[in-house]
Amino acid sequence: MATETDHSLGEAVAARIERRWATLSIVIVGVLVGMAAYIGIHQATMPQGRVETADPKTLHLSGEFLESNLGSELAADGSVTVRAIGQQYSFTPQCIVVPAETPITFRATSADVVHGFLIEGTNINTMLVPGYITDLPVRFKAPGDHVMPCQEFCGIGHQGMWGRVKVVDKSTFRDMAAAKRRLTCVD
Ligand SMILES: [Cu+2]
Repeated sequence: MATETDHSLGEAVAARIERRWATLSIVIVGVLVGMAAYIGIHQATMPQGRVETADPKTLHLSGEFLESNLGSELAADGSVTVRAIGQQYSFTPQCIVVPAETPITFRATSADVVHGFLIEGTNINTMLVPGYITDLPVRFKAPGDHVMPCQEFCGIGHQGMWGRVKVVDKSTFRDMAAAKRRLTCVD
């Protein structure tokens, strides 16, 4: 039979455990707040990493994202730069062609609102933000076809915003690049 002492002992144990858990949760909240404050202050006081901007209103008039400059470009060192634009509700180019086993840099931006840039079957998943240039180094292991849906809700036609990426072998790409300055696989 439980005595008066057993009862008060149990209460004391429960109170101790409760205090311990309460302290732990306060410490966790404190650590998280501290991390957020540190990152915020750090970002505000340190020079930013490379941030490149592009005015969405003049993309089609001048600069790197002129329509004639979009698509894949083979550089003298064998690397490839792909320039693309996302807009409601398509990508330009709609079909991107790149070589396998080659260092590739995607440079893209948005002409209107935030769009998603995701290549199915790879870990490529970023965003196209109006006003900013997304610069992403990638490499494809093997030839193949991938779909490239916009994964960020961007308006009423969002579900129809799909692009394609065609990865071809290196020599095929080199032959294509010999014939044309900017490559796409848009039919
Ligand atoms: Cu979109």
